[in-house]
Amino acid sequence: MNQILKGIYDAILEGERENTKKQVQAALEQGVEARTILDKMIEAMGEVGRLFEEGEYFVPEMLISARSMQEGLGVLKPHLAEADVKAVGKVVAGTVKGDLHDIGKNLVVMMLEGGGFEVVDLGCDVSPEQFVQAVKETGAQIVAMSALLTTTMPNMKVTIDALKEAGLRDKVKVMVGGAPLNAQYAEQIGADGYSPDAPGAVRLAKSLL
Ligand code: B1M
Repeated sequence: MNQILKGIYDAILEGERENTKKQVQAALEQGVEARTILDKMIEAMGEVGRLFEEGEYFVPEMLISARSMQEGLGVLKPHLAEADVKAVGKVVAGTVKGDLHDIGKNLVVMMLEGGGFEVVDLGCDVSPEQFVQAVKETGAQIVAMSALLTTTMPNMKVTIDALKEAGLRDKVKVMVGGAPLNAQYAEQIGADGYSPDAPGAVRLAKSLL
């Protein structure tokens, strides 16, 4: 098992999309738990970040690693679903304005869907106006925002303020997450909840309803 997980880790680091897909598929066929594979993939992205910080990787390397991760996630997705849960609510999700990081958000979306939520995924670089419009159109009970950059985190508060201005703040719960955030920041900007990871986001969403 260690061998195959190492193969997935290396394929992501090297940005080998096809190989990542193949290795994830092989791991599943060998009976490796989807969550174990996911943890290894997240670990690989952490290493990509470290290499970027140290100046060994540049944006193109980060990008091809991210694409490999996305390919692997596509294979993993059906296996991450929880089997025993009913539709529990509607969520509008997105990465905030100015932020193009969507792997973490995609994971949260997958896990929420797996947890029985209907998710309207707005993608990345989502403006406050787009969040507001989506809540109006879908009647979602939860807004889920992700941010990976310290420079884009403030757009979460801008979005919360836009929801207030549109008279929607009392009608939706707001949950936030992303590597630079913590619970204290979430409270400070007036969010209803924060989760450090995707499985926690599902528990949080359920508790908010
Ligand atoms: Co960028 N990047 N990046 N990047 N990138 C980081 C975030 C960085 C920490 C790298 C570094 O310096 N070590 C750094 C940010 C520094 C900072 O803000 N202080 C950084 C930078 C600087 C940049 C650029 C500015 C680089 C440049 O152009 N000079 C640029 C910005 C572009 C933009 O957004 N406008 C940029 C670009 C990119 C790529 C496009 C190349 C690519 C993204 C591709 C994509 O997402 N499609 C990329 C990548 C891949 C990364 C790293 C390496 C990996 C991010 C990732 O996907 N992690 C990242 C370094 C790192 O994080 N170690 C880095 C895996 C993912 C599963 O984790 O997203 O944290 P994460 O999600 C977690 C939790 O946070 C949580 O659940 C997930 C797992 O369970 N979570 C939630 C996330 N959202 C949640 C929402 C919730 C609940 C939980 O509720 C709603």
